[in-house]
Amino acid sequence: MKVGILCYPSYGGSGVIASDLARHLARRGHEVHVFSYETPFRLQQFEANLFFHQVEVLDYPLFRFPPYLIALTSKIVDVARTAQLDLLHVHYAIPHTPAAYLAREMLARERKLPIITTTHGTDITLVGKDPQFFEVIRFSLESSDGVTAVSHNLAIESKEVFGLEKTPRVIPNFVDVEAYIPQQNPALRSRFALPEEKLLLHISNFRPIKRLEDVVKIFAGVNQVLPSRLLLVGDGPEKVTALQMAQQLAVEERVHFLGRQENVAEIFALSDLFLLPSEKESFGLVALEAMACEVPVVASKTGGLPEVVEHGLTGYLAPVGHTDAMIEGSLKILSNPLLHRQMAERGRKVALSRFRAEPIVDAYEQYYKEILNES
Ligand code: U5P
Repeated sequence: MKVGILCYPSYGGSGVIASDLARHLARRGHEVHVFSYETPFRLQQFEANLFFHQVEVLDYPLFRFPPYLIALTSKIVDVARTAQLDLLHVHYAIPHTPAAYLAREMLARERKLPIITTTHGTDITLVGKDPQFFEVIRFSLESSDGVTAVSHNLAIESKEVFGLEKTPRVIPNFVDVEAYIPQQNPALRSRFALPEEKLLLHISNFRPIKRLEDVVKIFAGVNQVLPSRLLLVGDGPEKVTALQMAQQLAVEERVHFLGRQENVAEIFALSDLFLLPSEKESFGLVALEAMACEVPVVASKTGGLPEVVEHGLTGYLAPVGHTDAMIEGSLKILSNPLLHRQMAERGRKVALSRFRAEPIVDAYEQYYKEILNES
């Protein structure tokens, strides 16, 4: 098949999954064309059968807001013609699905170009609900030939929010279980923590939805009982809030801001516990990555997280904002080596049995075939 993939290039679950899927499809012999405004960060290496098309927007003084939708649509139309694309797979509906829709309509007399939209979360639950976007997103989801969601929770929410006729097909996110592996690196670990200290980790885009303040509060609570260190990986608007909270709780010297990192697998493997107390997660790819590296997870019981983290088995879940319960769960895990080991091993087992790339890429391939046969 010749597949066009539209995605964001930045640090986030949707761009990571789109890039990993593109690579897997290319290795299976499909011709894959990725569209974005920059090379996605997980797609920097050469891969035969994989082509990147940079969408560049004309810089003209009249355009206070660069017309990305038009530039993306033109690029799709151009590549669809020259490469003879069979279908478009859109990751993150805004603004990719409207662009794909426009391209499909423009090419309607020449060729069929079915569209599959994969909703990833905030495109539906946060941004899509905004009255500014709502009607356009509803229309373009209804006009997609197929819609998938990364969790059951998101599938149901997408259907309900937009009153979709069909429930989206659930195809969960996946993890590279060969890259995300448990590993020992005492030399690197010793740069952040003493052997007797616990190492807690959080990785995200530091947006308000991630509740960085809760991350720091949980860490401070744990540190009162068990001397610990906190690694914060990523960057974003809440960095300052996290720093202020760390100062307020007098733990700033124990909190290490590592900034954005490309190879997080190594950092996961150093850690004893992963914290994800988000307001909302439609899947929580970072929680799955932690599990694959044998790191138990303490997270919010929200959105699709209970479909990834098994409460009491691979970590603990507590209602959003219940930092006391999250501290208690963290302490239970960190103070009981046997429980820690059991949860760590179970996490890896779950990643291997339910979230390996191969069967999930199979599910996408199968869905592509169904949609191509139907259209
Ligand atoms: N990520 C990085 N480096 C960072 C921040 C995030 O690689 O500095 C990756 C996570 O490892 C994960 C994705 O694959 O971005 C975020 O997924 P999610 O939490 O949005 O689901």
